[in-house]
Order: sequence, then C-alpha cells, then structure tokens
Amino acid sequence: MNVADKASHQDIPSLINIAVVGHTNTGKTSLIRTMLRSNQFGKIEDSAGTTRHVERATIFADNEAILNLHDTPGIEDSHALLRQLKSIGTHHKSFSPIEILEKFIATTSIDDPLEQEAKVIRQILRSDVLLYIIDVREPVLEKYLMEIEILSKAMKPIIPVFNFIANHTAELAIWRKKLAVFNLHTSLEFDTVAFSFEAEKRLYQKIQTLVESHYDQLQKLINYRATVWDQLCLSAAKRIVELIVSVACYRESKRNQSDSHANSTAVQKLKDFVRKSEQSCLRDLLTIFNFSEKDIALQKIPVSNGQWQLDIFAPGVLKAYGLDIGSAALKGAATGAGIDLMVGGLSLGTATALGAIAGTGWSTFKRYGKEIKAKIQGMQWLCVDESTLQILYLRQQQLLSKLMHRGHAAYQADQIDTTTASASEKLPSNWPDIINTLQQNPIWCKPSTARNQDPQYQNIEAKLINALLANG
Ligand SMILES: Nc1nc2c(ncn2[C@@H]2O[C@H](COP(=O)(O)OP(=O)(O)OP(=O)(O)O)[C@@H](O)[C@H]2O)c(=O)[nH]1
Ligand SMILES: [Mg+2]
Repeated sequence: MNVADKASHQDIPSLINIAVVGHTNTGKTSLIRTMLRSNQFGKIEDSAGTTRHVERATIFADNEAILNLHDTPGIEDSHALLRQLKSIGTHHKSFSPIEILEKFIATTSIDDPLEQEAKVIRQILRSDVLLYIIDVREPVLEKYLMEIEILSKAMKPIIPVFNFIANHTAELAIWRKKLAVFNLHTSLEFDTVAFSFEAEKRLYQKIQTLVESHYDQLQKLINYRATVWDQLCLSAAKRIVELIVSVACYRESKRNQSDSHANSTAVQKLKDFVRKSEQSCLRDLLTIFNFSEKDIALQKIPVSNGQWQLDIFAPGVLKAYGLDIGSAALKGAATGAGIDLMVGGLSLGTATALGAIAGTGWSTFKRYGKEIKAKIQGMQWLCVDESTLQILYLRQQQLLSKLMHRGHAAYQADQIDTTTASASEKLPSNWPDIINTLQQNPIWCKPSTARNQDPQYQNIEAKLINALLANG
C-alpha cells in the first residue's frame, strides 16, 4: 500500500525520510514510481521542470509505514545557487554550511528565480538520506559537480543513483571516477525502466548501512518486498504451466479418414483452443504484473490489442523463434501446421521419434503396444504438435522475463535503449519427457484435485516452474 500526498511539516518522526534530488529531468519521479510500484504518483515528462513542488510518498511493508520518499523539483541553476550561498557565506563569516543553507531558504521569496532550488534545500535539510539521481548519458559537467557540492553542505549521507544505464557503461565509469573526488563511493545503478528487484534491494541495503537506527525497519521492508516479489513470479510461472499443460493434454477426436470436412473442423477447433488459451494466459500475466498497454510497448512485447502479433500457427513462427524447422517437420505435421496425430496415448511425432511406428524392436512394442494396436483399430485424436508447444513455452518464457524486468517509470516507448530479448531462453532439460507424459494424460487438461495431487503431475509442474523462474 502506498500513500502519496503533498509535503507537510508533520512527517511521522519515526519514519526515515529520504529526499530524491538531482538535476532536472534525470528520472527522480520515475524512480519514486518504481519504488512505489505505482504509476499514479507525480507527473513524468521528458522535459525540464516537470515536478514543481516537493511531494511525499510513504512506503509500507504490509500495513506498516517504513519510510517517506520526498520527490523534489529538479535543480536547474546550480551556478546561481552556489553564487548565492557563497554570498551569504561572505556576509555571515561565522555561519556553518547548514546555517548558510537555512539563511538561503529564509531569504528566498516565492517569486525568486531560485524558488525551486529553495524547495529542494528545505527538503534536504529535513531528510535523513539523499538519493542523488544522475542521468549517466550526460557528460560530467561543472553544473552537476556544483550540485553535489551544494548538497554536501547539508551534511547528510548522499547515495548517487545512476539512471539510464542501459548501454552506457563507459559513461558510468567516468561518473564513478568523478564522484570519488567527492568521497562518494557508494553508488547504485538503477534503471527505472529495466527494473530489477535486486537493484532495489541493494538500494535499501545501502540506506541500511547509512542510517543504522532504521536497520530493522528497512530489513522488514526488504523481506516483505522479497516475499511479495517471489509470490508474484511464482503465480505467473504457475499460470504459464497451466497453459502448457492444458494445451499439451488437449485432444480433439478425429472421426474417420475420409471425412475431410469433419477433420478440418476438428483442426480448427484445436487451433482455436490453443489461440484462446494463450490469449487468456497473456491477459492474466499482464494483470498479475499490473502491466498497461504503454508498458507493453515500452518493453517491446510483440502484442497488440491483447493478442500476440504473430499467430502461433503462422507459417513463419518456427523460424521467428529460432526453432529447427527441418526436425520439427520430420516429427510432427501429420495433419497440418502445428497439429499432430495422436494414436492411443501416443502422438505420431513422439512415436516416430521413438521408432514405434516403424515397428522396430520388441521393447518399444511392449511399451507402446496398446497405442499401436489402437492406431490399427483407428482410434485417433488430433493434438498440438511438439514444435507448437515449444513456441508456446518459449513465448511465455520470454514474456515472463520481460514482465519481471520493468519499472513503472517510463513514459515514451521510443526511449528504451535496448530490447531485453534474452539469448538464454531455452526449453527445460527434460522437455521431451514432460511433453510425452502430458500428452498421455489428457485428463490433466483441466485443473482438478486428483491431478494436482498426482506426484507425477507435481513433478512436471515443479520442473516447468523452476525452468521458467531460473530464466527470469
Ligand atoms: N530510458 C529511460 N528513461 C527514463 C528512465 N527514468 C526516467 N526516464 C524518462 O526520463 C524522463 C524524465 O523523467 P522524470 O521522472 O519526469 O524526471 P524528473 O527528474 O522527475 O524530472 P523533473 O521533475 O522535471 O526534474 C521521462 O520521459 C521518463 O520516462 C530510465 O531509467 N530509462
Ligand atoms: Mg519529477
């Protein structure tokens, strides 16, 4: 639960107060949105001076308020500000740096050109920690170093947070070096768009080391967030497993060989089932992660109007997912793209791979004799072929990994620096066995207590979940 309201003088004293400061347009409000898991907080725009007032948001661990985040207007004119502070210092030689800052606030009127800066200074003096947000794409200009010099006068711990880090490693190194001159060694990389839970955890851990009096409260928050995150990822993985299982177990009965109309209706029915199942899974996954249309565009997820852009049965789909077309064609495609023929409990694709149809070997016959007999007797079903199941899995895996890496920050889709398509997407190690078992258990197509308590099913579910989450 998050609460955001205008800054007031009545901050709850026991809460740690964190001011989010920095040059204008560096992503301060974006960072707060990501930390709040809400895109309702403040206003974000790709232009200077978007945030005009200090705004407070409280972060909770379950029902317990843990910390206040204070969004501040961006510093725009550090030259003029530093000049002003120096001038106060010259007139009040005995003033400490903090007293100079206080004098500056007291003497800056509402219509002063440095009014925004005065709001920032007022907030930093009231805060326990400062998060100084840096746009690493920018060169280390003098004005930024002046900002740091000004902030350090408040004698508060400063944590530099590098934003826009994707594809900017060289710039990051330069920034680090420059900050070391100011004795700022504890920095963080936190791309608010390509959000990672680990980066957020490190942020709280850094604050913990700087404000030890709030160590336990922050630990509560870290633990709470970790639990919530794990649950979120687990329910998403479970939803994907449900999809794979229902599609792999699904069978459509095939009448007789000559009735081509009935057969093509059955093929259509099967394909519709797969498309609808995938679509409903997509909808659920986006809901679980609270993703909007805008987020989908930002993460370059190939989905429009709630549907995958590339139909799962489209001719180019195998190639698009880097699958071996040659071997897929050999195994499946008994009755049309994406459809296999199931004979008894055994699909033709599987049977061919096992050599059962070729009739080789006594042991194969002993194992699959019933299915082969069934084939001879003409009991046949249509099922989804293995390559389609592979695509189905890979597509959800890719989606899950994108859903697990995003903030609530970004605003314009074209601002993304990289796509997050991962080369490590692959099938679980025992994939053929898993599919084979699923295909032989059509009763698992729908959830049931019997299914969910079956150790063989539980084993498959666990393997798929582990594989999905290991890749996230
Ligand atoms: N690619 C990318 N864009 C970001 C990131 N963080 C913020 N942005 C974008 O940067 C722009 C500025 O973000 P804001 O959060 O409004 O920045 P701000 O520092 O609060 O700006 P002011 O309130 O004007 O000082 C917006 O267009 C954001 O979508 C990031 O990590 N990566
Ligand atoms: Mg802002």
